[in-house]
Amino acid sequence: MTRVVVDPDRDVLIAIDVQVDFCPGGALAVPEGDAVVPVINRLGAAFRHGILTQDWHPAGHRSFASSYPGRRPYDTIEVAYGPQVLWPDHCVQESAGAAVHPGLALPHAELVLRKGFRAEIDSYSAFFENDRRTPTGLAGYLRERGLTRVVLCGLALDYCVAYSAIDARRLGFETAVIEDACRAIDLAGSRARALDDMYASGVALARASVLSPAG
Ligand code: VGL
Ligand code: ZN
Repeated sequence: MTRVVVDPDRDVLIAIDVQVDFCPGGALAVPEGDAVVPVINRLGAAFRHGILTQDWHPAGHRSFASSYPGRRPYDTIEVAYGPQVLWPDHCVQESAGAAVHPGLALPHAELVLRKGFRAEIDSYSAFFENDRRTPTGLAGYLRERGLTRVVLCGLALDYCVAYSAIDARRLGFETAVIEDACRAIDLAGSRARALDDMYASGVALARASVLSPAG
């Protein structure tokens, strides 16, 4: 298999939402979510630059089913920016479930980016909120620092990872997703759809074993 050599200067590993609430026992548990932790820890060692994201919602966030009387988690509703899946309350700011998984070891991560902090709008992508227009500032950060290749991993493959990867391509970054360092929620075929959409956007889908540290 073709090996991909990490360029320490321009590559950045972005671990998306590896948080307690997205792991087994958490409020919005992704099946096998915690299985990504050792894979990401190993990957991290191959990168000089790392970034973590945290889903970081105020209580009463509009993506929570509990904000709508009569609605249940995993219902979909129409909001101003299109369809919105309603989720169980999760990743509430400063709650234990919002913490980064305690086993994640990326000591050299340079930025922790929080998203989804506006009550009215969800933010799956690390680059734009769900209106697809309100930036988080991450693209500017990467550009100012000369980080041109984005390697994504984490949770969930079919929501925050896929949205981030597709936006990264849209913004002109070379983008790879390490599939075995991700797990999916898989709501009504969302995993297969996300893989198709990423592929169509020019996202490279790879496995952790193809990455080699530089030199
Ligand atoms: C996510 C659903 C709701 C994710 C975040 O991190 O993929 N999914 N909030
Ligand atoms: Zn969320």
